Amino acid sequence: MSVITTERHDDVLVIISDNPPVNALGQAVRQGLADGIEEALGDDSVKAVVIRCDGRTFFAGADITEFGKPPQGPGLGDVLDQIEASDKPVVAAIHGTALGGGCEVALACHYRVAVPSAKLGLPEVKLGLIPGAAGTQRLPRVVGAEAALPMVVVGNPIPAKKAESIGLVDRIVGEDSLAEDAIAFAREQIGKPVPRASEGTANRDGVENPAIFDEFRAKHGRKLRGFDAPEAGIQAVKAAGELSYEEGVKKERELFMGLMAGTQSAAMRHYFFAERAANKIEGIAKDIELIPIKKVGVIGAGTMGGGISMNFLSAGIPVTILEMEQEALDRGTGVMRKNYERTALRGRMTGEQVEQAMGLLTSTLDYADLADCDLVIEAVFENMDVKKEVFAKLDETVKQGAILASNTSYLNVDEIATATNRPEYVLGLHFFSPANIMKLLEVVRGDKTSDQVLATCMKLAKKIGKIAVVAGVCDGFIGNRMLSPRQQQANALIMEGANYWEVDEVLLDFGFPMGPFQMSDLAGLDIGWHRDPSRIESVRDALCAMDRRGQKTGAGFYDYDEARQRTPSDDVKKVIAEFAEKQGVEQREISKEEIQERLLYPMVNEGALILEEGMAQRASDIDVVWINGYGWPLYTGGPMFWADTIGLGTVVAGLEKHRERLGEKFKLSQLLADKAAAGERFNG
Ligand code: T1G
Repeated sequence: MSVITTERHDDVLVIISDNPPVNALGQAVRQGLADGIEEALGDDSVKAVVIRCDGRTFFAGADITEFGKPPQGPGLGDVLDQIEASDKPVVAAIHGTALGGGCEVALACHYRVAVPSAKLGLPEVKLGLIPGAAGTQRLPRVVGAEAALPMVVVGNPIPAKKAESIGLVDRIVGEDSLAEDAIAFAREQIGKPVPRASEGTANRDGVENPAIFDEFRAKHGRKLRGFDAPEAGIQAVKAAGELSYEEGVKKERELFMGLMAGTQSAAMRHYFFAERAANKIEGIAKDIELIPIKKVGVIGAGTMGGGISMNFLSAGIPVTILEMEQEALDRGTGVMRKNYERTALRGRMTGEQVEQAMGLLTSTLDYADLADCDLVIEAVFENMDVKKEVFAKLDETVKQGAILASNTSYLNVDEIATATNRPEYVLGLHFFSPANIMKLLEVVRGDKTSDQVLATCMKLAKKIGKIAVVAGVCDGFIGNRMLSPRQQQANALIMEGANYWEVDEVLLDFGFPMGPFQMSDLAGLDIGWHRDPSRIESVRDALCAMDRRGQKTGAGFYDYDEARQRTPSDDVKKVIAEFAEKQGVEQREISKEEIQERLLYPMVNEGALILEEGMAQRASDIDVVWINGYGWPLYTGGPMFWADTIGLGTVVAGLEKHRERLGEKFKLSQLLADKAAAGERFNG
């Protein structure tokens, strides 16, 4: 069965694509489109054409799985030129998400009609690319350079209504009558000269006001720092004003091929599939019966408990939040309302939506009010005895068949489960702070956690907008476990003479939003501090005793001004030097290269140990954790993909070179050593 079929509706030929799951523009689709247009042009009784898709969406782009493989004809660009060259009006009938090459198909059509719920976009930049089938040349000519810039350079899709307002969509049609409305619209255009996007002139705005390009760079520079594709996108849209259409398409191709050959796009395409793979659980049937989650309970209304609750409320799931004292309950629910109101102030929610979400919240001091919950998440103080006490109480109180989850960030979930008679219903749901914002969720699978419970929570994570990754029970799960060797090396490096601000600089240059010492200052140096200023056993103790507890006291490793701008401190440098002397550590010049190797290679090694022990399902899951939870730069694909890119042999050689400085606990992963020796990669 061809993925493309045609249907005659009197004098209108409808070309229909049915290539699940998202009508990706693979070779067969491209060939089918070319054949369909040829059929229309070859039959005089055909006066107009409609292109539409069956299934959940209009073409969602080129088939990303074809990238990096030998190209097969016809090329998308050629097919689109064929469509646009038609003298018979061609109408794109859009539903779902017309993205990338799909939006370019729509742009090659002479008209675009869309259902109200449709979205149109050019997200190629999120794959480290730019549109490669003349999208950067046709779009500005239809909507103007100013409107085209965010679509090409930031890559977020826009709703049909917005697309209509900028001239990208010609008519919004009935949500349930797309096929017939598109045919009617096409019939209305018969006999009129066809408008071709490549001949449009809306892009004059970029020529008349070239400042828009620098203004755009200035406005988005910080967010797009380190990525190659955005600047290429700006250059391509600018070229649309400066060059003829044909020359502009050549320029686009040049920029596109440059990016396609680069490491960033390979890394970002890896991430695209890694994010989708993370939600799949090896060895569990896709159609396993799930537990319906209609009501959620949360224990603890602190920062984490409040943030966790907001995820469910925002997804329309009622939450009952429990605290020990009324004052703590009022404070916690007050913070939740403030957070919602701030989001509304920023225009990302309506006042009505705030009331709707808060309306689903019940607060209580009584465990009995959690009895009919389908899932209860505990977010109390990180102490095993306290956790076990809470779980024992929940086990007594909450109905059988309900899931009991802990938000612990490092405690042993199996140990916690022993406090209940239903260990198969116990697992970890490790949210990241701020829990209502951070997308990452480590779903910690206990020894006895049932497949049904695990699958239910993975599905639920998607519903509340989280990117969930399955982790095994070990100290720090995936993320924090890999953070610890990095932190250990950061502390060792400053003992040996590296300036702490240089250590931070190395990670900033690598693409992290923050270095380890900036992070410590943000989190607070007194987390876990014994609060005895006379007991100085580490640089942290010394700084806390000097009341340098981080940003919150205006000083930590760095001094901070009112605007929270940081400045290295000579006092801190002196404290570190004194400490090193006391410990008999000789200080020396340390290169940026050594700093980077000693911070990142041990992390990769720890990732390999996690894989060896089966604490992560696949290497790409580790990449998803670090990109979404710890600011690892997306354009390198995550720690495991980055290691593949530089070569596992290089990582092993670096670890051996620094072996004596990696601490007595360091153990080289056999998996890493074997893969390096065999010239293999973590990610296939
Ligand atoms: N190619 C191949 N497979 C794709 C795909 C694509 N473009 N889009 C989705 N899939 C697979 C995906 O891997 C998953 O597979 C399944 O479809 C469902 O996806 C020349 C160069 C459309 C908004 O960047 O953003 O066009 O895991 O789980 O949450 O200029 O998929 O089930 O095996 O994401 O409902 C530009 C990418 C390409 C859009 C649907 N297009 N896709 O989201 O489902 S570059 C994109 C998405 C390009 C041209 C250039 C989303 C979606 P599996 P899903 P969803």
